[in-house]
Amino acid sequence: MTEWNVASAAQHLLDAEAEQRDITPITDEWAELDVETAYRVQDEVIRLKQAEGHTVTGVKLGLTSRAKQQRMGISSPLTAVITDAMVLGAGVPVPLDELIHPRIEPEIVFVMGRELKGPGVTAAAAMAAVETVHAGFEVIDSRFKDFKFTLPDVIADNASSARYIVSARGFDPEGLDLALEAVLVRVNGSVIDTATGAAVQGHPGEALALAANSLAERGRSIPAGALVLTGGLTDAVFVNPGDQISAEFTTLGTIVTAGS
Ligand code: 0L1
Ligand code: MG
Repeated sequence: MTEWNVASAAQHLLDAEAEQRDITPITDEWAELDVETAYRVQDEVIRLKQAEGHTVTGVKLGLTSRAKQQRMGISSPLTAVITDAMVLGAGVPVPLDELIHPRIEPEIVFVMGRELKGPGVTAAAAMAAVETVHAGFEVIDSRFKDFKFTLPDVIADNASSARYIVSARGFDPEGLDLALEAVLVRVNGSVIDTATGAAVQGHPGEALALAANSLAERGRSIPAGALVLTGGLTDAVFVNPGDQISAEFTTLGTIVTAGS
């Protein structure tokens, strides 16, 4: 029987990831795991990844759209940490043999031009700190069986982070209407979902402000140069072997990937 604490929960999650093995929710056995403690578990997961040589590249938001919140039955957005080991380069397929049950979702991604520090950050102030805006895909791979978890479980699991793709071309945020930026997701040529940037908290800048303000509660900021994945615009779709998946954005361009 596991003696649950921050260290054992973090190691349990890392073992599941390394062994591509799904696990039952930690809260099934550690009912006292609350949101605050779950962020400490997330911190420990990232600390152990850094000890293995991974470098933090930025921040992600999870559960920022109603589509995702409704599917997961959780109405609160959360933040997590992304690293260089999660990057999928252009043309590199989603490595199904390294993952448990990956799903993919289109996202609007920011590269920060300067540090953003809460509390009290507004969407306008957040957008003023953005250097470039990119099209992105996030591959999520919950370590929990059937993607079933509570809010503390998914926070501890670094918001199901697994891989991400960011388009090389970035756009100046001035002149973009990100609430109206549309995306069309195709799997094997068929359109399976569409959304606009408004799906993410009304505007991706609101999601960025939310990230800055919630990180400030833990004494953190978003540094210059960081990437920010603002959250899935549509629900996430499972990636199957041989699938060809694309996200076509109206202004930000098209990203194409495949299931390996
Ligand atoms: O990026 C996300 O929205 C993932 C948050 C965790 C929920 C999930 O695994 O779908
Ligand atoms: Mg996401």
